[in-house]
Amino acid sequence: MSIHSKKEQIHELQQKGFVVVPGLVSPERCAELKQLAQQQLVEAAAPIEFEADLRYPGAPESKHAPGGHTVRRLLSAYSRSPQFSQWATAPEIRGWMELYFGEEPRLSLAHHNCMMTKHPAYGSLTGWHRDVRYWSFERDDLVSVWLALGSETVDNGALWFVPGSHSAHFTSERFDEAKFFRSDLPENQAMIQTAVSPELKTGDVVFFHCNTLHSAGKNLSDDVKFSLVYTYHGASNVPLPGSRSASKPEVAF
Ligand SMILES: O=C(O)CCC(=O)C(=O)O
Repeated sequence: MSIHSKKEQIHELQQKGFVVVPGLVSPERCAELKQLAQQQLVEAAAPIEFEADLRYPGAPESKHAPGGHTVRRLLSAYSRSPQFSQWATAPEIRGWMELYFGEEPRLSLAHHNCMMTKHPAYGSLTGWHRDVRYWSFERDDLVSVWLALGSETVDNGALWFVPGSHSAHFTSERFDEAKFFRSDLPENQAMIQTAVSPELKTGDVVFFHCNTLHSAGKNLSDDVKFSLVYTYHGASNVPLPGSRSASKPEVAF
């Protein structure tokens, strides 16, 4: 990635709240990461977040219901394998983040830091939200990196984004108690109607801001969708003491 293309991508992220970088990761590396994730899924290697833990629409009622052990996230991806941590701290990510934040980047182990697995049966949809809703840092300026390990389309539950929503100011009434952006309000609907779902191929990466409104549908295909997701911030933007964001160490790289 040249400095020129990085600057263009960062400009797009700043304008729209997200940017897709096609083919950032090789098919071979993606295949290896996916194979590791498939193995860990079969082994149900802890720590895991189950669909039944969150119970978003489409998820099983409980762990004892049919599909109750459907995995939503293989948590703590950074500690799961050297291949996962190498991608998290890859030189191309470091260079990108350093240019975006204008200072040394930090990887947060408290947020995302997971392999998202969206299953055809019992995989839930995720309503409109900003990731920062449960995050606590000095500034709401963090960027997540979503690596597609297979194709991601509307049919298998790809992400939807509202362009420009990262810089919109909303009153708290625009969100429900769980801090989802209320889709029953006409003023919210007007924004949601402008959403786009960029189609991703294996090795494509989406960088998105922690304030960008996004959602994702169910997986209507026959295959599990795998995406490796990490979140970064600038070194000076520290997590607030005592918060969940401060509960795990930051990684300097
Ligand atoms: O894949 C999904 O269902 C959405 C994931 C998401 O938006 C998130 O984890 O913040």
